[in-house]
Amino acid sequence: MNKIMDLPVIYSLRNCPFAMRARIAIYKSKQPVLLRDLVLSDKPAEMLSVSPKGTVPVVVTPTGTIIEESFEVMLWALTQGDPDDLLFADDDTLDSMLALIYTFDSEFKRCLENYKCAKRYSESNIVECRQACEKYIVKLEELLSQHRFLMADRESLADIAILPFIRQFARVERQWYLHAPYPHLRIWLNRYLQSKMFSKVMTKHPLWLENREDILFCG
Ligand SMILES: N[C@@H](CCC(=O)N[C@@H](CS)C(=O)NCC(=O)O)C(=O)O
Repeated sequence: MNKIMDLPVIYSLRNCPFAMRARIAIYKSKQPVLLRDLVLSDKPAEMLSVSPKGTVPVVVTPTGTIIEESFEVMLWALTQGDPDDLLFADDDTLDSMLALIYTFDSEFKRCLENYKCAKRYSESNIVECRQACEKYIVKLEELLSQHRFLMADRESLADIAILPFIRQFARVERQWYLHAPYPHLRIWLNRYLQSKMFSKVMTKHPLWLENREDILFCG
């Protein structure tokens, strides 16, 4: 059993989709970590001293390795433990899984930012912005009409990497989304949002800077 002081630390922000997917992967890996919740307007000096770029999530391992990209945190966590085989270790699915994640991290994410912006500032091009996102959403709907999860009938890294961004997409124009022609996507997303895992990952904790008390977080 690890001594608590020897555990990796994660600097996190509850509602950030990047930090969310990092916490999901950590939950799935069953690797215990010490969670430090923050707000972007008040970043701990301890985090900035190891990761000056100032984005969350950041993981600091007991040996001092700094992991400051959410996707790398996910891979690190699942390398520590992957009881559900989210990496599809004995399969040749990994390349297509990584390609799908890359498309969402780069192209879809850009379209989603434009869509959120169009909604926030009531811009006249919201429908075009939404349609730009839908090019990618259609692809997910097609995959989810073939199997329960994105890559197969079981969950993979792709599901948990993409999930927080689809959650954001679904929240931009709620009424439109609820009636949009993506029933399989809605079932997939709802299953996650209603899961025990998601409640745990989204639990609200006091900010670490309030008293510098770490929260033990594990799946
Ligand atoms: N590529 C980074 C992006 C992380 C990111 O942009 N996180 C946002 C919060 S959702 C952030 O920390 N922004 C810093 C700031 O706005 O000061 C990753 O995948 O970890």
